[in-house]
Amino acid sequence: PKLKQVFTAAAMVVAMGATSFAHAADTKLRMSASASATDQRAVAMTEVFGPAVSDFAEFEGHWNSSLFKQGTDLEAIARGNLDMTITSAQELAEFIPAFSIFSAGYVHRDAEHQKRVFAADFMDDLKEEAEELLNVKLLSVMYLGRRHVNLREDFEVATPADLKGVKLRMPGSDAWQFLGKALGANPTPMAFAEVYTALQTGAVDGQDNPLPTDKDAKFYEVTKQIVLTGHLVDLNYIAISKKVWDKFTPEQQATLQKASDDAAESARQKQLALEAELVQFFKDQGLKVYEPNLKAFQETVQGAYLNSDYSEQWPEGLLEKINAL
Ligand code: KDO
Repeated sequence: PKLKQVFTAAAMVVAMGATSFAHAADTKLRMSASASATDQRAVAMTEVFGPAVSDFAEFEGHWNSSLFKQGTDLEAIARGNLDMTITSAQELAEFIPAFSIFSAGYVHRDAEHQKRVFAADFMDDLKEEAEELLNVKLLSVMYLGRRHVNLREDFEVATPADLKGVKLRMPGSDAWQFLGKALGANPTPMAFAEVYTALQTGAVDGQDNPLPTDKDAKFYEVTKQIVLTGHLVDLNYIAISKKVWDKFTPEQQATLQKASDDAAESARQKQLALEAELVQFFKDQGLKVYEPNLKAFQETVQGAYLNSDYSEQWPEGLLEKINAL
């Protein structure tokens, strides 16, 4: 009978454990993203989003692509293996080509323009497609910043022609490679986590990212110049599994939405402030930081998109609507 008791107790513990785990698992929101823990987007998710939803959900952030490799988070959500991520238009474009419009150089003008675009009616179809095709609900737009070309060698870059033959690391998807080519460089795909070493060893000649990222990832330690091309006012989206979202009550959904918007706003303000102060920081580190011939970059890059298959995949009139906002 003792043995029976032990077994019964063990079974009860297992059962209780199972219930409480099941409960915790229901309400745990696991986010995986390629952002580092000190990146303002991660900071905002941890400090703003997490506490705002803590009454009914436990936010758990996994940074530096520690759960899923960069570029595979959307599939993880689609398969039901992940609850949340910080995704990009370039990643979405792999499944929904129309998103490539936001990967095109010199389309978004600034952080506020991104917000207006994300809230516009014409985004509804795109958001719906992400939900239906990928089980991904886009909650808010996050501002990553203006991407600039950052190089190991110190030579003058005035126009795209000066980037000829430059092996420029771009993130690993077709939309990014196209942008690298449009800039006049020789793009090479690589995950973010490998970029520092690649710059250090000379496996690549340069990379492109916003100034706050260059600082956070310490790229200034292994490069000599930043050319302020501003070729992409880059964004990310806070994304949640639609299936997970549907399990919450309408009140909880409203709280989640507000928490996401507040986190995005907090990160946006911090990124903007950093962008404004970092030019001096990099100069102090001994880097050259200067503006190239922006007109030449803009015309070349825009021309490359308009003469490509990309623009053919963009819904009719969408570019005009974005420009008009
Ligand atoms: C990058 O790989 O260069 C990039 O900037 C692309 C963005 O979409 C974003 O994923 C970001 O990396 C990571 O979050 C690292 O900051």
